[in-house]
Amino acid sequence: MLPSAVPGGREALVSSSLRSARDCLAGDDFGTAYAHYLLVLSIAPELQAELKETFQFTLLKWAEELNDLERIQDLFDCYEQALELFPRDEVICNSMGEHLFRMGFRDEAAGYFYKAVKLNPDCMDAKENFYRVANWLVERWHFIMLNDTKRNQTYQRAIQKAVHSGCTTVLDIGTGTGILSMFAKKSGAAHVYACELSKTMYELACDVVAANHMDGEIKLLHMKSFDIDIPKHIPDRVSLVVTETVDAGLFGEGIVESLIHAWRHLLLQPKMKGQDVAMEGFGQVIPAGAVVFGMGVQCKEIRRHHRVGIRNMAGVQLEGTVDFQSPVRTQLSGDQSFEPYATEKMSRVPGGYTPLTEPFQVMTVDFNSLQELESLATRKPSAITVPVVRDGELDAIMAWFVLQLDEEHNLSTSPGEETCWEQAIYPMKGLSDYAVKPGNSLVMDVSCRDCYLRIESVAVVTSNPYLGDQMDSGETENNMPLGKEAELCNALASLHTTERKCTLECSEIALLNNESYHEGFKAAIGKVVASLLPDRECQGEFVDDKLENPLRSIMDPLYVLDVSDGFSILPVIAGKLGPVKAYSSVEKEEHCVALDIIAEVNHFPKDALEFWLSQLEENGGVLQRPKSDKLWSVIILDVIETSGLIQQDVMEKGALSRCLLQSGGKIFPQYVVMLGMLVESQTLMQESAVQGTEPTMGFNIAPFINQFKVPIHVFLNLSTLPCVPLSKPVELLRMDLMNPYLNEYNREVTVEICKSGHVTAVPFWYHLHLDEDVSLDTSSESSHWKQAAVVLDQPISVTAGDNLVLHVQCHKSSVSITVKKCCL
Ligand code: 44T
Repeated sequence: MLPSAVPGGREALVSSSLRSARDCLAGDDFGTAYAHYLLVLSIAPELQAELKETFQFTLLKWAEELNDLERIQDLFDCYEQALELFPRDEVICNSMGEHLFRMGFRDEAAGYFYKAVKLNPDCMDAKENFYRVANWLVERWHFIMLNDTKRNQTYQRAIQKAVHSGCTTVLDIGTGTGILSMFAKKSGAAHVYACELSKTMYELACDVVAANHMDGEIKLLHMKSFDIDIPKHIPDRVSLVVTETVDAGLFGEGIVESLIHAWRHLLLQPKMKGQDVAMEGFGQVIPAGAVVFGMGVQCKEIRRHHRVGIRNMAGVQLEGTVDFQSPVRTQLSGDQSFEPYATEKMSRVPGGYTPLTEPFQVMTVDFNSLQELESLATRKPSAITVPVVRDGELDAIMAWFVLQLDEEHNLSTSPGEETCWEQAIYPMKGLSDYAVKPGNSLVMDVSCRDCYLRIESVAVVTSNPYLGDQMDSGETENNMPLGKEAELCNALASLHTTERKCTLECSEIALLNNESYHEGFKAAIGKVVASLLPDRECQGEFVDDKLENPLRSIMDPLYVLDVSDGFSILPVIAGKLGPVKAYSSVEKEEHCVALDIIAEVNHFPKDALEFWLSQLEENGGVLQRPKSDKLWSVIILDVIETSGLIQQDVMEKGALSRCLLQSGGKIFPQYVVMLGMLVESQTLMQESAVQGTEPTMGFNIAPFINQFKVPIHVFLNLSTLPCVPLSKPVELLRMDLMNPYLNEYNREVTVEICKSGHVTAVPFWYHLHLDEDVSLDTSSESSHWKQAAVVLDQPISVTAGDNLVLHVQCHKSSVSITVKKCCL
């Protein structure tokens, strides 16, 4: 570096470096330009303001190049240098986030997007990025829990009681926003410690505690409770541990393990039975214990998301091909670890559910007994038998619990309760018959292994007066001690389960169960194929037999590309419609194998189904010609995500696709209509932001956690959302993929109010028009898509007959909607 004592030299170096930087930039040599700018700015910081934009541009360009060259370390080094020079630059922060995100560092990326938005709340790009990742930084259930007044009040009362009875030192495990610690402090605890493993939540808790004038009185630790050391982090053992580290299946957040550790290392000795209530010296936990309940249910929504029930889909035989499995597994198979349950708010499950058994007790747990916690974590599964009380199809066992904070304060997560909680769902699988009736019993094994409440080996026992008890057991891979009959059943079952297994996401299973979706595509692709074939070619189902129909070998095939995300059998459907060469873009090995098997069972010639991505290795970009001299007849694009949002970059993909279509070829869908309506929904408000200080017992938490609110709520079930419609559905946006010049990305829609109330949200969904005749509704009962909603910052009070103006904007496939009262 230049000695600053030589100003003349410095100026000369600055100007010559600047000149070089500009020359390099003009010659697209971004790497060298970047190096020169870096030098200039480090020796002449006074030029920062002037050079800022050019420097940003150069950095972004150079970073792109480094990325393409896979020089990842260099790339991040550049950003670090740049951020040293411009630590408060939102463009650099945002761009750093984008690179991190692309490389799969979601949490780190989210941190940079958040910083960028904080630095400049008007930076649209950073905002959109932030909204996409905010859910990972602060999970949405925080809003729901903080708005649950009953839960907050019950915890506060239990904590107050414990502190008043002599627990003066408190440790809050998994403090989140710090609310339980503040309850403890306010109750008069002398020393309060709190730990939180999420960095974002820890920082949030620091802000919250300070805003409530308790900094200095609550010691916050950014760590897992297991890493707390006495006396390094806290001076001594505490008399009270408070925690709400429980999930829908009670144990999923590791409460058993954290409390075993806490009893061994962080808590005072527990109070022995018979001992007097002493003022001090004993350890205690809130919650004191829990009772877990279960119930067998029939539920179509669970069924269609966890079991492929269809044998033949739009002419494609699925039976005898692949054994599709739900990602929720009761058994540990191989080294893959699957979640043993799904979660669902059963009071809002579309189509509802029917209880097939009475609620039954699954287990109890005493959080105040180290011995019991240890035994729970290690003991063998225990068997439960439950009578069936109603006819129906057994789709799942659902579980919930009552958290006993102390002798008098309980919180229940039962589906019948007014609660923010979801229930744990154990979908049934592999039974030869799911129909159950009174007289049958369900037998299952329950345990708490690897931090999870497990309900496994569920079997239906049928009492037969001649044969005695017979058992239909869903699980075939187990080695459960269920007795001779069960073993025999398992052995028999495994004989006819030589099928290949293939795990699909729940939404992929729901898609595979959706007949109208596949029939719609079949009809629409069929039309294109028919229109592109010379007249004499086949009408209707195409029979591919080279001897009878030498067409395929003589003729050029039509090329069909399916770029759906995830598993899709559309290429197989397309391949049956004529002399078609179908390309699937599935990526997972398991999915490719599954499609190959389906193609084979459906008598596909070997080369009629190809995997597009495996062809692309050398070429990079996904959308290309099928062959250098060929174009596509059909390109199927995934336009809407399961979450209910428009896929990112869909218009760009559409534009590329159009260039790759043969004349008469089609993109599916051809156009998409986004519909929406105005509603009043207290529920949506509560799930999106903390509503003032009332639900949080007067503590000031809302403004802090609400920094993480997002304007669009995703993965909604609109059919069961508690809300009052205040308008009819209206068309909000039309995106034409075949004729993009028809699109308006910025429009105003006037909506008439048909009922007085307060507009709080605009739920929206889509009609995907494959062609003029065939359309798919993403809000239909059989849809694998969920819906989304814009939630307003402030409710708008309206009267029937009013007109509201919706300003609908689409920027890079992300839609924003603002609502204003029409002041005519
Ligand atoms: N979700 C409920 C589960 N933690 C509640 O980092 C109910 C989900 C839910 N910190 C819909 C509705 C609902 N040491 O911030 C988290 C977590 C932290 C720890 C330090 C530890 N050993 C742990 C363990 C966890 O505790 C916080 C709360 S966990 C509770 C999760 C409304 N979907």
